[in-house]
Amino acid sequence: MRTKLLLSGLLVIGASLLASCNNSGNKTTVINQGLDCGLVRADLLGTWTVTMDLAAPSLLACTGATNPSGAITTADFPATYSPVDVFGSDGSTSFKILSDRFDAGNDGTLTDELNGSVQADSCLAITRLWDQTDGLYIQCIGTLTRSTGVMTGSCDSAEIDSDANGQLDTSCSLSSRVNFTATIS
Ligand SMILES: [Ca+2]
Ligand SMILES: [Ca+2]
Repeated sequence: MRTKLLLSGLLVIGASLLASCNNSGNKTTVINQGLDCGLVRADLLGTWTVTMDLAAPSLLACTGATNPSGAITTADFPATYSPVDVFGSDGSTSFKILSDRFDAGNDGTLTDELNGSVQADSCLAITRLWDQTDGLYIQCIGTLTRSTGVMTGSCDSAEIDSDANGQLDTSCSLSSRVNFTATIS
């Protein structure tokens, strides 16, 4: 009787484990808990075109090496980045993205004008976009819709390398959120 109960228990556990696995249709099997958006590396490759609402938010509540203030502008956008490099993150289940700007607004002194990551399960993304006019990265959070290749969201902060040593050392909030859209083609 005890053996029979144990066997039934194992069967229940096995069945629930099977239910939490899913073939997302591209030979990737994941434990998804209902969250998997089916992201694969190829979804992020190509040319990214980023538009941003025209706005002039102020830097607020900065922490880090310096305490900058004043307004920035989003006049450097729209921007095109190509080719976008996509590689796995060491720190989380996500793809990291990295690219230089491709259009006339390219800053010749910097090759890292778009960077960030997109979560493999939720398609939630954080991106940093170089704003040459203000000398800082505008930081945005959005969600990628795989079927359209379009990411939408808003930008609420800025990251600054105040001593120009290649490492970001100052973070600020923006006084208002700015909508952005990234289209991958
Ligand atoms: Ca550049
Ligand atoms: Ca620095």
